[in-house]
Amino acid sequence: MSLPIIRVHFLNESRAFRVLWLLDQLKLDYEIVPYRRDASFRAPEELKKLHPLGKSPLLEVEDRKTGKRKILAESGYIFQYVLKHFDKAKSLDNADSDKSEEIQYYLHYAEGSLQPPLIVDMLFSMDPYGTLPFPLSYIPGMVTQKIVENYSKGEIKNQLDFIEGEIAKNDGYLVGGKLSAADILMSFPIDMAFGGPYGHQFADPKQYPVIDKWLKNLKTLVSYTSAKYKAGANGAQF
Ligand SMILES: N[C@@H](CCC(=O)N[C@@H](CS)C(=O)NCC(=O)O)C(=O)O
Repeated sequence: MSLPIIRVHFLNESRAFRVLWLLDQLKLDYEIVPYRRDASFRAPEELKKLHPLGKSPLLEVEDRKTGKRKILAESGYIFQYVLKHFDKAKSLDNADSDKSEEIQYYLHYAEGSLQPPLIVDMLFSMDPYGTLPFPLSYIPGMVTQKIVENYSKGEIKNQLDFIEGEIAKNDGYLVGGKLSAADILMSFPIDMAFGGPYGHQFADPKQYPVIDKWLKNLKTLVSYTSAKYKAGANGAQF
């Protein structure tokens, strides 16, 4: 049975990169439909024609015979779908059901718990009050600082301490001592925390040597390099 046509609706400088990486690691053929962020770093309106939230990644799956199409949103769900339908050999899943469930956990955890404090810090790092003249910028600036101090800073540490311990327990990977979809999905928020994609560092890699080594090791994969090349050819600069 032939596989469907797979299209990744890909926004530059975004988490959509890891979907390319996942598909490359599974050696699947796919097409990329590129979109460019606007001057405010938002996705263009066209994405809303495919899904009302207008975010990327979106994965389009088209049946070659019937032409029936599905549009999938949410990175964790996209990963889960790809594993279920296109990784029959379980090369990025795990034959052990407990381990497979742990992988599922990370597919939720990445967006549900790890990403939110990073997004808070990222938005504030964009200096949202920079256009306001002093002293108007002062009060909101203080509030921002309090949110970072009382919530995101400690929360990012809490999360990274947890991940450091998990990778140490699992021989250099998140689950079961071998590469899985969890590693590829989780690489994006970790890279973001360490200053990779957006250039703002929210945690010092030196304080997390196990995670740092894990990330560097992941980036040596051929699939990473090929996905990077494709992302670059479609407008991404990281
Ligand atoms: N939870 C969603 C988040 C999707 C998301 O926010 N994507 C960002 C790119 S990293 C986006 O499309 N941002 C543009 C915008 O919101 O205008 C997922 O995991 O796919």
